Amino acid sequence: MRIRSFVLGVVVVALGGCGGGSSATSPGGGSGGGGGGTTIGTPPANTVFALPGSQFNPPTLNVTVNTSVTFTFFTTTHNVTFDVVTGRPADIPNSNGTSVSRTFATQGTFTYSCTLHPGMSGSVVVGP
Ligand SMILES: [Cu+2]
Repeated sequence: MRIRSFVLGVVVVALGGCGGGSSATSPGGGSGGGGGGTTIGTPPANTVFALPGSQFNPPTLNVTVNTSVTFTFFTTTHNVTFDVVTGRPADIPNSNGTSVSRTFATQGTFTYSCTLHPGMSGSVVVGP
């Protein structure tokens, strides 16, 4: 039996210059990925969260007339499109990473949905 030692004398010359892939300094955020593991707390008063999981939280919000309601959008794009009833506020176009407020100046129940995600809907019930 002949044992042949085959030594690969390959010398890898590391290109030291650029330090390839300089570790990007990510600004802390890094909340990408869409893993769904993002921890989003409980909405403050008079606030509706448009969640990445295609739900509005709370699904029903009760307010008094002339209350300003804030819709908060996270990394996932949603919109708030109100059913056509008298006194509804203006729709909120596709948004993410922002908060948009709407004042409800008319009593009634205002149902809305996100047209991007079937079944994603909620309502604001405006009482006296
Ligand atoms: Cu949506």
